[in-house]
Amino acid sequence: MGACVEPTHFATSLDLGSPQPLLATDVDAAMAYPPLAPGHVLRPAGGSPVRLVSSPHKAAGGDDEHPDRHELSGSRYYLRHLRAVEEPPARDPRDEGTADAWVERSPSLLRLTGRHPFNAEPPLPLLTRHGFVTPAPLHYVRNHGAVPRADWTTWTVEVTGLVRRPARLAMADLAGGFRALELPVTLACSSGRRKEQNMARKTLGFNWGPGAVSTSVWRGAPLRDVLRRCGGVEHGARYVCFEGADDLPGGGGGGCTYGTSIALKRDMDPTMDVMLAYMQNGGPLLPDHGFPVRLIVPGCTAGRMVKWLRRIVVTTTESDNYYHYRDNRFLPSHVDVKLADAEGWWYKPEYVINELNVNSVITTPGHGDILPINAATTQSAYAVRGFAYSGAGKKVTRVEVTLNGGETWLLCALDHPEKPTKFGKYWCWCFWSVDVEVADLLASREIAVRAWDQSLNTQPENLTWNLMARSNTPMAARGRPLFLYCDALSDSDHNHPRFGRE
Ligand SMILES: Nc1nc2c(c(=O)[nH]1)N[C@H]1C(S)=C(S)[C@@H](COP(=O)(O)O)O[C@H]1N2
Ligand SMILES: [Mo]
Repeated sequence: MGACVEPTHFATSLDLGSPQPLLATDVDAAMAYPPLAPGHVLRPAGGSPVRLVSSPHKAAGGDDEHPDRHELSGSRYYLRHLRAVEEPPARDPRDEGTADAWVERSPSLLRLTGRHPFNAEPPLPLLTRHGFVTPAPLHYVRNHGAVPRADWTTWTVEVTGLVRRPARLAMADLAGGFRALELPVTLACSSGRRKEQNMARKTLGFNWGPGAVSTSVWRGAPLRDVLRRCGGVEHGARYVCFEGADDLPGGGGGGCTYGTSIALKRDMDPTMDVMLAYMQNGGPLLPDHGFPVRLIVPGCTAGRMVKWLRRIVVTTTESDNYYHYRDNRFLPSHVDVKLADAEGWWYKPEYVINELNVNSVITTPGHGDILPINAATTQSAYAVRGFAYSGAGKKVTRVEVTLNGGETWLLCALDHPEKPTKFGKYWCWCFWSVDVEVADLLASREIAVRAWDQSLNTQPENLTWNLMARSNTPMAARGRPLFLYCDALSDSDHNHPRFGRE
């Protein structure tokens, strides 16, 4: 547990200048949350006040299990990130008249499902610009319903089922009473890149682009420690079920929360870093990301990471929640809705998505990027760039780009800003780049990328259509940049450009 999160890692990729001292005005302006004096009252964006009863930074009990854990300096990232976001989160007229009217959101996020509920991804150039840690207001959002209004001081998480001493934990207990884990984790929705599937044949889901991926530094109490504090689990326990505070239709009239389950084995495994997170990038969670507390399950699809966490139930069987079965399933291509319902495909355990599969995205060239072509640029190189990630803590070990439909592959340089955890896990995305000759780009029809992970898993050449359009990770293709032909470098030539794709 406890990946090293050294501030320098972020500083280099974010390049936001030197950290600012924490001033009282900063705190008010940014609504920052720990580290501040106990008793200080804070007001997170759109939420209720947060009162720190004790410093959550000091772990209860020895931390000798985690000698290599590095402390992040609390709200520093939060403040820096808020400053870094071009358009800070604010109430949005587009949410007027919905149950989310009070939620402050970045206007830069691309809304994918009309007015409500809120499902949005950051534009790729913005996501890329911020590098390794995504500012929380730009983190993609997947909400099945309205954001529950939460109050830090009255919120509780109930722990029940097959635990010896069922308990109800207040936020002060979670944040102050447990050893804290703090580490960067990339969240990815398994619906990412679904648009490509819908273009092939309509699926049940709405169009996600490639931006349903973001990284935050999450801080929380290890679930394992919480269960141990409840006296440990009883004989026969095999799953831990999680329930949010959402009020959802659940396929019918309503009264359903968002819920799912994780195998107890993963929850109790110290190498897996499963935590109840109450801080994101040094501040409170934003309402859209689960304020005041959510589950973080590194290496798994983000659909397992229940937000606005209310209840934890240790059981002998998987969650029976509607969303556990109807969401995050990768069904075989021949299965349509009728067949899935008639033959119970939703309940077949083989098709559940837990760990993420390897994936990569091209960020440069971006859509509509223009490359001037002239005597000088045809002699020079053009950097194709992007990000890649895998699941289960596996390192991305290779990324390759082809300009000729897979006949030959160019090996990319990799940048892993994250240090592996002390158990060797990689929970985050990495960045890749490769210089291609502009002449080769001119001769190509398409740029495509594939990543490999340490188990030598790679991305398939073609997409596998599936009803929910899940886990869509074929090699990612992208058109070339728009070429702007300029015969010479003079200004007058620039005034008479010729665009072309061929
Ligand atoms: N309570 C609750 N938890 C939830 C969801 C939800 O709608 N309600 N959506 C899930 C899905 S499908 C994803 S991909 C992630 C998205 O997390 P984010 O919105 O913080 O990016 O939250 C998961 N947890
Ligand atoms: Mo998701």
